[in-house]
Amino acid sequence: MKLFKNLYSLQIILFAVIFLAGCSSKKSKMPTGPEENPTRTNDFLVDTLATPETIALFKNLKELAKTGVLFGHQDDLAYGVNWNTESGRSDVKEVGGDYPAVYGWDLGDIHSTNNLDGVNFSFMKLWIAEGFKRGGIITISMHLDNPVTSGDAWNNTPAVGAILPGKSHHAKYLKTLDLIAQFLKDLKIAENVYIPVIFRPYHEHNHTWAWWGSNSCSVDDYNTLWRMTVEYLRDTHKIHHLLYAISPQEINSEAEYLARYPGDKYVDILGLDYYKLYDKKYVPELGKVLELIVKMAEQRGKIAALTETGVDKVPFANFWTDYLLAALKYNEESKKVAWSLVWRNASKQHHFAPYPGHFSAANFVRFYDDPLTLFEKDLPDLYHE
Ligand code: BMA
Repeated sequence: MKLFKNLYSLQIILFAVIFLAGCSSKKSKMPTGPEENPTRTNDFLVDTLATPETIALFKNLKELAKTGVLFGHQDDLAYGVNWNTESGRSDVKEVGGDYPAVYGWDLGDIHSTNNLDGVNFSFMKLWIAEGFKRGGIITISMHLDNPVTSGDAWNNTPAVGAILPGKSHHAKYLKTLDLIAQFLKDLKIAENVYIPVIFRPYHEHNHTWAWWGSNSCSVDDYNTLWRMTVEYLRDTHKIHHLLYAISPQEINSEAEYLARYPGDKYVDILGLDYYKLYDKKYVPELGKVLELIVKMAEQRGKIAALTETGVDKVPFANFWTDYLLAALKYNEESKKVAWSLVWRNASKQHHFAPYPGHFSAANFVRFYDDPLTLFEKDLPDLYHE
């Protein structure tokens, strides 16, 4: 196993060198893409110049959401319980028999070699390409450090007011966004072909833990930060392979959802993060909120998704069918969320998906077998219309 692991590391480094060399040789050129063909526009996405693959992803996902709910997992290909960086591995696959349909990644600590959870950024690009080539969907969040104090994302000293245009830390923050932009531009599989990404910045913003949270910035400042980020990536960096997802946590009404919201022109996907499934009594609550966001998305021509969920250590043997699936199946509307993603499998003490031998594994197979849930093999070609 050790030899295998070393060979794999060598293989992945070689891939990385080739892949990154390909990316940097293009760096001197101006970004290519739809801006060279302004006749190709759409009128329903945040980015009117979105690439054909990005438009196809949105349309296909919207259609697929009518009948299925894709399963997603954070950092799925990078590590799992008792393994790290081993070719082809995935706790979800090893329990359920298939890879997830949605792969979550995070760009926190983008200034470093590894992200905040120890995932090497060069490898992350390769795993993103691997998941995409198998037909999966990529979604990226970012637990960025506090731009004023340089503390972590959970350092909620007010900072948003200082990074907006004209403010003291604006230029410094744009440098961080430049790193984000470069990472996204590197997700390129051929000339002019970028891997579409569901980009989910500044999440759980109605809660208070983060520097972009509700105790640390005004509504106006949050919305301005969001719009500034979209405009910087889309208009200044000319990145056209993003769908933008917003994701408040555990809201209960439309008014609450829209209390901090940059506007329909800046959002493609109405997400929800929900971590109260530690008690079955919250299954109907989640079902109702899913119904709410599905209806809100339908009214706006957008997509609804359960962008983060799960319970740490999956403490119930029947969690997958009797908690998560029960909430997804609460009614005909709740079933129409596009995906549900569970957080990372760091260790036996911190994991949100099962791993081989976990006591919820058999139940996860039942969840996998349910016609509503979609894993990678169930996916149609999402990237062509
Ligand atoms: C949290 C935990 C942390 C992690 C963070 C970002 O929920 O999993 O350990 O650093 O997410 O992934």
